[in-house]
Amino acid sequence: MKIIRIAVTPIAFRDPPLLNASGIHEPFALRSIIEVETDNGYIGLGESYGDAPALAIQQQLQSQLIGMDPFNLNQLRAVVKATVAANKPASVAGAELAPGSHASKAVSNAYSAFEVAFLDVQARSMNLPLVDLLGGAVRDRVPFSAYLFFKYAQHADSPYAPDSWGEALSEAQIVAQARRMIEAYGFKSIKLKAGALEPEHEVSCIKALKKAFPGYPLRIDPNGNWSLETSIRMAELLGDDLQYYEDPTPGLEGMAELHKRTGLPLATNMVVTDFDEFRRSVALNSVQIVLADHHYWGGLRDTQALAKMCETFGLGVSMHSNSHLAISLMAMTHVAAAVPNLDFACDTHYPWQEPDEEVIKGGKLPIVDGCVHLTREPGLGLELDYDQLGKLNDQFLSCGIRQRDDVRQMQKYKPEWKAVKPRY
Ligand code: GKR
Ligand code: MG
Repeated sequence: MKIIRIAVTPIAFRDPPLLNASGIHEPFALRSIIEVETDNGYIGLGESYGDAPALAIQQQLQSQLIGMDPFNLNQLRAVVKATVAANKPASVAGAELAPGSHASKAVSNAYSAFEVAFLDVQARSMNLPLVDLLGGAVRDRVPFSAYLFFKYAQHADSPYAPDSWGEALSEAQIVAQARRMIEAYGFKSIKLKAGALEPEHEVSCIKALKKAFPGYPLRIDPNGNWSLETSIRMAELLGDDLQYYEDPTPGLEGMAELHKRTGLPLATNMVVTDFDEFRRSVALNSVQIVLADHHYWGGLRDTQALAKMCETFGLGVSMHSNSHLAISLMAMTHVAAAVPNLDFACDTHYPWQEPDEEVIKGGKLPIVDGCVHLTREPGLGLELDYDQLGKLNDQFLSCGIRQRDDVRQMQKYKPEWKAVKPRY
């Protein structure tokens, strides 16, 4: 089997005005959609970062992968490494909220973008679901959590009609957002993106969620925007409210000290983002749960390797997300289904994406009882809707955004806004 065509199509889809530690989401999120076509008529799909540096590497790789055997993942990795070495990407400010955009992740994220499509093609050619190439499914449905955000009602300059979720700044509004998300998708656990408003207020919102949803595991994620002192103070207020405390304070040392002082289980997608940081984290006992993400951990198989390392060192494992569509969600689901020690419901931004902006046939994937279900369809089980792909590519071309910048976007609301970490 030989690869005869590769397509990398950048897309942009509407993204709500969600608040975070850096600022606020821009009106459009960027992704790339990868197609890998073989001489015997199979097409494998991948989804990855659509920011300019990531896209440039994916596009450079396009022609170099023609003629390759999609089973040869070692060759894919070697070609990716050589291409990145020859075209060193520049570092991007504020990349910690989109770890895949960081220059140090260029190899792992470009490799992952194509590895998923290669594995999809391999599985299709054998008429097997992709998860079977990862050792088989240990579960046929993967749990995700309700991912809540503080948000404004609409974007600055109103680029399009406001989303249907409305403003969420108060406790009551956050509880209403959770209720709607849980009613629609059946989620059984709740994550609150924090680091955006006063810490005491964010903790009050956790208390309100605890009261409204008794027994639901709760998590708060300030994205390293709280100092060590603030994180300790908030930990005292939170008591045993949390399932885990996600990235409250920056740095491996800061997290280690926080764990020592509070004993709380700490999770991260910020201080352990590669195997070197993993090693240092184990030495310091910085975190107890690693949130994997195949997009920057080097693909589905390296995510399994990470899960194995977590098992070896007695750490929990779950999954991080950025704004994404169905191909990413399905790849996350297949790998999560093949990780025996997946201990917690995974994150997903998927409910925040609009139903008319999916690129696969059949529209948005269902999330039922908080889970994405695996099917026995070959590969990822997804087909592209080319009209939708074209529409979202046109939107990419016209939206004017080429690199995520939540700080610059916040300056449209608050001109004095600066990137400060930790802010509180
Ligand atoms: O979408 O604003 C966001 C999140 O803050 C995202 O950028 C983070 O990478 O979801 C992520 C997280 O768990 O830190
Ligand atoms: Mg996080």
